[in-house]
Parts: sequence; structure tokens; C-alpha cells
Amino acid sequence: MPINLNHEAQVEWDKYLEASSMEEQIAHLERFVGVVVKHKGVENHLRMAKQKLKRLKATQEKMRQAKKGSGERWLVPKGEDAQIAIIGTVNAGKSSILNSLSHSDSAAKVGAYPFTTVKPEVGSTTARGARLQLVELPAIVEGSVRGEMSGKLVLAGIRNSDCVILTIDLTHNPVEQLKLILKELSVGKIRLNTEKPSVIIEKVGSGNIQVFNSHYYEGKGNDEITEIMRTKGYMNVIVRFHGPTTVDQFFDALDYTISYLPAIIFATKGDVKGSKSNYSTLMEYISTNKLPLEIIPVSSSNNEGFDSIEETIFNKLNKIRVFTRNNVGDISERPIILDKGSTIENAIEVLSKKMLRFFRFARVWGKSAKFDGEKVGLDRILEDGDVIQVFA
Ligand SMILES: Nc1nc2c(ncn2[C@@H]2O[C@H](COP(=O)(O)OP(=O)(O)OP(=O)(O)O)[C@@H](O)[C@H]2O)c(=O)[nH]1
Ligand SMILES: [Mg+2]
Repeated sequence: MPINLNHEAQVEWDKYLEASSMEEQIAHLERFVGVVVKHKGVENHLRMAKQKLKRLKATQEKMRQAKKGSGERWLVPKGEDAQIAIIGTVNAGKSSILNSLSHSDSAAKVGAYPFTTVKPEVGSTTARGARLQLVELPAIVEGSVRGEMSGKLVLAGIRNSDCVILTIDLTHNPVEQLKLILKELSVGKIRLNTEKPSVIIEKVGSGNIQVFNSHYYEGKGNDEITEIMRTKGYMNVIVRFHGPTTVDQFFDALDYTISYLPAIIFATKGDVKGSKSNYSTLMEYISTNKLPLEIIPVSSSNNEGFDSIEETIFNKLNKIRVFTRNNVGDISERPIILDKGSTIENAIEVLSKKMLRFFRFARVWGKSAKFDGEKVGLDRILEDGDVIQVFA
């Protein structure tokens, strides 16, 4: 936290920390630099603020360029804490879900005719301070993976996201829709709710093919692994298993182009007659085939099923929200978003790398604290919703 700042500078700094968009962050940092009273005690802080400002402006410029460049326009630049792709077959109700989640009538055009959405449509929502960018992608069709109906761009859009909402229309053949989507995604090398294989493959300069912990491998052990690596053209490589690995998972691990994404099914149009029996059919299919997919029934028309849905989406992301507390006890509205398992050190890295060098201790409130305001060091693992105050 900044120390020895004059009041106006402190106000701008706090506003910067709580800003909800990059534009606001830039505006408050610019004002901060303009109003800060310079003295020895703030030199480091000011330098760090200027560097942050420079970085933010560079990112903003990149996003502007990406929007301009025609080929890139399809990939929506990540402007928020996480990007959620809304996908599904044609007319499934994707735009309606985008509008419901964005609390808007017009984030995307809804149409009773097919292919109303032909390019990505963007909306946003928040989950207790975390900003979720919602991107509806045009419909997935038979052959998306070969490029049908801009399919390659749709798949690239999915890979660019942090989580997928799979829209299934409950008014007709839900299982067929799900099968079609999963087939296109699977061929398109996108795995949903699937753990990355527990094997690490590391190319090395010499030493041939070395295999560690091959007892975890479901196949025939060292010789088979060495043979596979040889036929794949590897000469010097370390293969290290960290947990049970099937033959399929081993081949997946060798393919660096596979994307692993969390996903949820939104089974929509639940207000329509007959949707309940289609919902049961879909649930049965998922449980019989042991698909790792959770279904949330919704109706965009009746705005049903959307209560605390932002929390459900956020929980899929494997991220945590950490709030900061300033020296007068105010808590930031906007959290820092970190990967699950992050520590105080990781949080400070996001706030300011320089602060790490001057770190003395931190105080924590929330699930990871043994008591309110517990004094902790850099290695304390944080939990979702924690509040921290850093003393530097
Ligand atoms: N009854 C009912 N109709 C819905 C619901 N959601 C969407 N619809 C209708 O379904 C049709 C398609 O909705 P959209 O939201 O445009 O679907 P989409 O998946 O974005 O469609 P495309 O972009 O064309 O692929 C429209 O006529 C909507 O009014 C719902 O929850 N209940
Ligand atoms: Mg649409």
C-alpha cells in the first residue's frame, strides 16, 4: 500500500485500484502522477505507477490495433478478469442468454430465424467484483471444424476463452445438439472439464529418452513409452509422470495444441411445453455416459434460473478473488483475481512487483486467516474472498 502520499494522490491511487475498466485505470493513474507531491518517500511508488501506466497504455494500444486488423477482429481481446464463451447450435438461445447474463435487452440481437448472430457479440457481468466478459460465438454446425459457417473462427474464439457456456435448446433433440457440439470440439482439440494429463514432457540437450514414474502409466511401461517417443521423433527428452495416466492421455500430453477448458451446460427454453421431458433425457444421457458436465436449467424468456449464476460461473474458473484494504480500513470493491492456491506473494506481484522488495508483513481477513487481521508472511496461501493489507 502506498505510504506518505498526499491526500489527493491517495484518492486517485485508491480509485485506480478499484477501477473497473482499463480506461478508468489509465485515467486515475494519469491523475495520480499529476497530483502526487514528490519527496523521497514516494519515489519508488511513483516510478512503479509510471511503469504501470506505460504498460496499460501499451495494452490499450494493442487492443485498438487488434480491433482494427480485419483478420483479428474475430478474437475478442480479453478486457476483463475472465472471458466466457457462449456457444451452441443454431437458434439454441445463445443471444438470449448473453442478454440475460448482461442484464441487457440489446447486447446481442435475438431472432427466431437461424444464424442471427454471424460474428461474436460481447456483453459483461460481475461476480462479487470479478468482471466476466461474455462472448456469444456464432452457431456450431456439422463441419465447424472444417470451416463451415466460420467454424474455424468459432473454435479459435472458444480456445481464446477461460470458460465455456454450452447452450442446449430444450425444445428439441437436446442429446443430438450435445453430441454434435462435443464431436466438433473434440476434433477441434478442445477438451471440456478434463484435467490436463499428469505427465510432463521436457526436451533436453542430451541424455536420450528418460522416463520417470512409469508405474503411473496405464500402458505397457518404459519400453512402450520410449518406442512412442522415438516414433514421434523425440531424441533427448525427459518424460515424468505425476499421477495415473491412460494411453489416450499420454497422446494428448504430446499434443501442445489441445485446449483444456472448464464448461457448464445451460439447458434453455425451460418455459416451453415438453422441455421437462427433454431435460430428463439430457440428464440421463449425461449420467449414462459419465460426461463431466453439470447442467443448469434456465429460461431466458421468464428470466428463470439466473439467480447467483455469476457465482456458479466464477467457481468454474479455478480462480480466487482477493480484496485489498487500505490504511484507513476501506476495502476495495474490485478484487485482484488470482489462480487458486496463490499466496500473498502472488497477490503483491499483481499489485506492484516493487512492493515485494519492501515487504514487511501483511494482515489477512477471511477464510485463510486464523483470526481477523492475522499477521502473515509472503507464503500464506489465500482463499476466495480474503481481504489483505500489505505493510511495506
Ligand atoms: N420460449 C423461449 N424462447 C426462447 C428462449 N430463449 C430464446 N428463445 C427464442 O429462441 C429464438 C432464438 O433465440 P436466440 O437467442 O436468438 O438464439 P441464438 O442461439 O443466439 O441464435 P443464432 O444466433 O441465430 O444461432 C428466438 O426466437 C428467441 O425468442 C427461452 O428461454 N424461452
Ligand atoms: Mg445469436
